[in-house]
Amino acid sequence: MNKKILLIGITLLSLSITSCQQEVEKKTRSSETEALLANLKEMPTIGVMFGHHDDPLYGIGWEGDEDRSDVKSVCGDYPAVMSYDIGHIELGANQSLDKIPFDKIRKAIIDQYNRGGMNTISWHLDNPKTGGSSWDVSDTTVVASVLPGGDNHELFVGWIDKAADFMNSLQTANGVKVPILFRPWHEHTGSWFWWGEKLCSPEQYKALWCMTYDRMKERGVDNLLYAYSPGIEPQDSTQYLAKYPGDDIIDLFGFDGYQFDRDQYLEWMNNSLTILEQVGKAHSKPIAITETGYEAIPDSTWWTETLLPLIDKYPVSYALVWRNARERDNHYYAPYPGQTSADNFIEFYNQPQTLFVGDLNRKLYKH
Ligand code: BMA
Repeated sequence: MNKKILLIGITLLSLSITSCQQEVEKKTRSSETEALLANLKEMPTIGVMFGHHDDPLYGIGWEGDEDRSDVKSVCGDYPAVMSYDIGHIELGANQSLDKIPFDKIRKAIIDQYNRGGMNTISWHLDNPKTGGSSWDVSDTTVVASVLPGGDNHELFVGWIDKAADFMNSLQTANGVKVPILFRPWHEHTGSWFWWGEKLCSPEQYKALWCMTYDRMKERGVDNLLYAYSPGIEPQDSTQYLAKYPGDDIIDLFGFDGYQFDRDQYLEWMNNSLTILEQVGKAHSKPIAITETGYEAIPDSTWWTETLLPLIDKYPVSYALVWRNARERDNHYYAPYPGQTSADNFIEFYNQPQTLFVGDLNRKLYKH
């Protein structure tokens, strides 16, 4: 066999190993979604977008007030990135696991698109085998059971379809489908979700991604970018990529990491961001801090003294803090008026490189 034929053979073989079943042809994505990806890649040359989970839906001491946001109440502008969770969409429920009606999430997503901002979605879906929550790790065969040939496969495909229907329903009055950075199967390097580190093999985890990706595509979903988002556990790029589903599927590299002890946080963040910078460059993909924060922000200078130096040092497209829960005491990650770190957050907002929705000039979906 000549060398050329051998090479083609090897290439085809590796394609069939690393790609999803139907994923040999090119990706199908709407032009707005393509533009978002291109702009995410270029973002670090302009600045870093600030993000907040569930930002306009509720905050400290309020819920559902029109146009309200704790971030906006403090600094005058909405976050550039808003994040939502569609846990319980799989059950056909009207409201999410955090008790927000899906109609309200849809409206908030469309509003954020209309003001020129970005949306990302995570999915704390229930455990399809035990009927428990995402955090039910009592059974280590759940992922296996939803893969093709598994007992829960059919049920689970139906769950993905419900998520796909929601993604397809995110349309503006003019019928434009809102681009979304979808971030399922997150924090898989820890073992607190049923898809976590000790709960499935690398092959099973990758197959879960492939199945999700293929089914979304089959259902005509063309408005998604996909984020790979482990926790702070990986110590180097090999560990970070140990369960990576491949460049065909993933569009952005991220990670989730929170502050408990400041020195420990800085070490985790610097380590993870160094890895992200390496893999981002090697795979030509944007990178982001997909979840972070310091619960109840007891440090009055946290924004400019802890978070800002980190995001200045690495080429991240965005950094997102988690939600300001209205139903759990002290479970908040963004300031509200009068909060200890509110003045410092205004300083953070005033830095030229921190981007809020007004700074994006409605250019995110054009390229
Ligand atoms: C977690 C907590 C939970 C919440 C979940 C999904 O980190 O905030 O209270 O249900 O995220 O939003």
